[in-house]
Amino acid sequence: MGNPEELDLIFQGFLSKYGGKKLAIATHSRADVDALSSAYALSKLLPGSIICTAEEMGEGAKQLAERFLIQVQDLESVDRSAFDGLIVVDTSAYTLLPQARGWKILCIIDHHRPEGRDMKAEFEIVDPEAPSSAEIVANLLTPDRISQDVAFGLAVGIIADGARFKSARSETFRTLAWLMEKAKAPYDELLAIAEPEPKEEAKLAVLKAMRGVRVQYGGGYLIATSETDSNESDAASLITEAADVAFVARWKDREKETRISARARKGVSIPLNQVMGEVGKELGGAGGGHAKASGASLPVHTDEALNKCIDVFITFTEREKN
Ligand SMILES: [Mn+2]
Repeated sequence: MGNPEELDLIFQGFLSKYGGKKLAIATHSRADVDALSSAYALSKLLPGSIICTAEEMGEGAKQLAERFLIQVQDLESVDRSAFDGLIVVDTSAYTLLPQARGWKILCIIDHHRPEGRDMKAEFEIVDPEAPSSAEIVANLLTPDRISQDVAFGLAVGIIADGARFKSARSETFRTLAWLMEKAKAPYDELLAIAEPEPKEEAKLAVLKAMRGVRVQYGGGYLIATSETDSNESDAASLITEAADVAFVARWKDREKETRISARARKGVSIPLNQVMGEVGKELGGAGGGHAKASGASLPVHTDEALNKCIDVFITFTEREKN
């Protein structure tokens, strides 16, 4: 998978079989701009389709929806029997969209790694090498099938999901270049939605995490831990600008669990998704994600959760040495 001609063939196959059907296009819950812009682009190609998500959308996605008057429905409240099936974009795991259970999934378009993938579709367009779903969708649709608005959205999606082009490839820049020309929008205007100004509450939560950072040396890495009340993933990302690995905890009182966000710098060879998977297993919670960015939900207090993260991480470094 990942070969552009192959992906294009699958997409053409999907369009010729289901292009005229009544379709719902769903993103993962808490849609981000990558997910929403991809769904928006597909909805323009598929007349009569609707866009669905679950839970509140992210700030950038909200701004994009407002700008282009994109109607988004709650997947849970949609009557499945009125549709021929579902297209899922930017995920292929039911944990990230439990509301898709019971739907007939006709097509998946995604760029995530295969671990945790449990959705199946007749047409699967999956390219784990793509830094964003927007890049996949832009290239499936090609310039002549993309309007100015859609180009704007997809350009924002590419900028937002690529962690400032850390995982970009030459196609990423080529695709972004033609999208920007088509969107007739300057980079700063796209960036403003891709990286929306955080709310003051979010800034304070990140600063709280920074103030509480504890650092230790383990397995040859500088490991930082901290706690905050929200935005733990933003905090963990910022802390790894300096530390090699960061685990940031947030206690969720209603759920009586600790949410951990884990981040690692590029040079760290231990896959954090495996570390967090193991932490989840040992503490009776769940964990996973990407190698450099992952998380866990754990039914224990923050101290115990953070200590377990450090222990498991160090165990992985020792295992690697042997
Ligand atoms: Mn994405």
